[in-house]
Amino acid sequence: MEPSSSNTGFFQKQPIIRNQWHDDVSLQRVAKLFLPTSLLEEIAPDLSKLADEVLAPQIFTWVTDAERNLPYLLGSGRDSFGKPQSKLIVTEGWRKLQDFGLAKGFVALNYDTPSLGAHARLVQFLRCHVWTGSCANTLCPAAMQDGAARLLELHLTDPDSRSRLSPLELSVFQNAFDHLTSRDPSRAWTSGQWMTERPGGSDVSLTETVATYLPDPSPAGLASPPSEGVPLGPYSVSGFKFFSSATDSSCAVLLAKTSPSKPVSAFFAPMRRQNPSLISPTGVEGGEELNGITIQRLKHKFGTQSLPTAELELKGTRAWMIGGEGQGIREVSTMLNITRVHTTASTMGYLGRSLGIARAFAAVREVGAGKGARVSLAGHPLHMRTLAGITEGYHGMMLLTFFTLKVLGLDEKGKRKGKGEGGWDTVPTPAEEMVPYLLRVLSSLHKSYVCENAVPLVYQCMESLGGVGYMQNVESEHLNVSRLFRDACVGAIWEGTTDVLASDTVRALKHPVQGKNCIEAVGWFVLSGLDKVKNGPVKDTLKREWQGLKGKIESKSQAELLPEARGITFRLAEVLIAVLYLLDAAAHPGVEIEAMCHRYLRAKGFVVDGSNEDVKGGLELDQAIVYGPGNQPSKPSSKL
Ligand code: UCC
Repeated sequence: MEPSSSNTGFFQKQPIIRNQWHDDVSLQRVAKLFLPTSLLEEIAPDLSKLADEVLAPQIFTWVTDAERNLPYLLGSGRDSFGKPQSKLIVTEGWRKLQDFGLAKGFVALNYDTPSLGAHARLVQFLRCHVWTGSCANTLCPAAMQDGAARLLELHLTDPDSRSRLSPLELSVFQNAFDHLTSRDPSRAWTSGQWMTERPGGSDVSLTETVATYLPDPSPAGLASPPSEGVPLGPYSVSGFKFFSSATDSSCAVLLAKTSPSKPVSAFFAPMRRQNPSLISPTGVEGGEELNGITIQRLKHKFGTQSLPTAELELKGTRAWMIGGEGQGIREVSTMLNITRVHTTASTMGYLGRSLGIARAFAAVREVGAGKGARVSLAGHPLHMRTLAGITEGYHGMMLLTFFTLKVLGLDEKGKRKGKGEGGWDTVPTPAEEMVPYLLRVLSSLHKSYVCENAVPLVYQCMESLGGVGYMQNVESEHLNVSRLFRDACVGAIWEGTTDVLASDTVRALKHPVQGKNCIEAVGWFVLSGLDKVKNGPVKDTLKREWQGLKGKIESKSQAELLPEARGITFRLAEVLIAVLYLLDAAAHPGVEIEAMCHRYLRAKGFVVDGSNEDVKGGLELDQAIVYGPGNQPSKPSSKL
């Protein structure tokens, strides 16, 4: 027998990461369920190409660079003579990934492709889904770019808001909107979102940042780039922001108080301005500097390490007010509702990629099967049962996420229906007047549920690779599931924690004016969804479950419901997922989806079938769930 050495003996065969568009059965199913067939056929070639491009070796080289060479503050924030300077350095990998994302229009698509109408969000997030696992967190600034674009779009298009803006404000907002929705990386802007301060994360009522109306003395300063001649805003903002993600953005939406007695207001600030009195190192007069912003320090985080997150001191930052004075929560909610959707969709993207890695590993890894027999993990009954369980949970959350995206698309572009209507109503489409109420509930509920419940599943994918899964794997970046796990963990924390969002879901359902409409909208979806599926006892169970939740919400006060907010939100999410699972299984039937649906309903207690088996079905069914029908990489082992 030859002893092994560092270069001889067993070496694991390389796991092959497949094109996620073709390999991810759940992604294919949600696309088929939510999009009209003709539109899906039209976009599929581009999605397939994109899913190849995001797995290119160059992309992973940039990811490794962005993760390994972390952003830093040149000279710890000082020049050679000790004078403060805030020079943030990000690596080439980060910049290239950012440029790739901007050029691919991961945000722009929602704004520059009117023919997609209400389907735009669905198409946008199918694309984001395959990008997430390769983007090294560049989708974070993209999320805020999207939120800022949407907020400005509303002000630029809503007749009432428009009428309140001066011609100058209109041109400033239009200019920013054009940059935020550009696909040209040399022009495109990402945005920051500065809310959090030291007194509170989710609670912005104690904001200590102060905005003073102080129109700039003549001549008004210019924002960068000077060629556009855009003046700086009339407000001077000073304060301290404790968490600023994506400090390399070109602009920010921020909250500040105009008076101690008024709630917060929202502001738009360019990140940089022109300063004629600056002297360059070669003596040239005039130049660009941060707009009254000092980077105090960069944060050290558990995950999202490539992302430059900073503490910022604002001193005389020039800004424009967005919306009315004291209306900051209302304004920033528009942005938050977009960044929350991005957070959830990214979490699903991390889980989807992690499952892809787990499938690839299982296809090539063999383990002992007793008495000298060997079996591939893809032929191992317990391993396949575990991956089938993750797949079942993943698909349920994908359904909820894409349902939320459908409603978001309707809210934004309801009157502009996209082409290819056939199949659009397979999942019931709410009436126009119901959409805002359904969205109000879903936008908190989906993040609260998905971001919390997906993390253990990403962890299980990491675990399924054994010790290799726990490694950083920068030498095989495409397999780096531990990076995906670290990055996925933030989803349940930023943009409002699980508890904050569960409380907000209950707040929406108990709202003194709109609460009844919110409850009615959710009830409408549960009942009309169930109407579309075949009769069965589970329909009555789900109706009863909904009635029980509704009764509880209606009969108790918001304060009484608060300690139960997580339970209520999660159960409501599970009812919605159950309805969506039934709709999916009915629309595109198959042994695998029916089994997944049944297992889901049983696991959540919606079906009690009296059997003492955990799930029905054997290895072949589990393999078909994991790899998709007909795609099983290995025949079941006869030795087990
Ligand atoms: O900025 C951050 C880091 C950026 C990282 C970006 C990553 C993007 C994802 C990347 C993916 C890869 S993290 C910032 C984290 N902070 C938050 O998320 C804030 C969490 N806090 C909340 O959600 C709070 O509920 C607030 C701030 C929205 C509201 O606070 P308050 O103090 O409770 O406000 P009020 O005054 O009680 O509520 C004002 C009104 C209420 O309506 P009325 O007055 O009619 O009763 C609420 O129902 O605002 C309403 N409201 C909403 N309306 C509250 N939330 C919403 C909402 N989401 N939509 C509509």
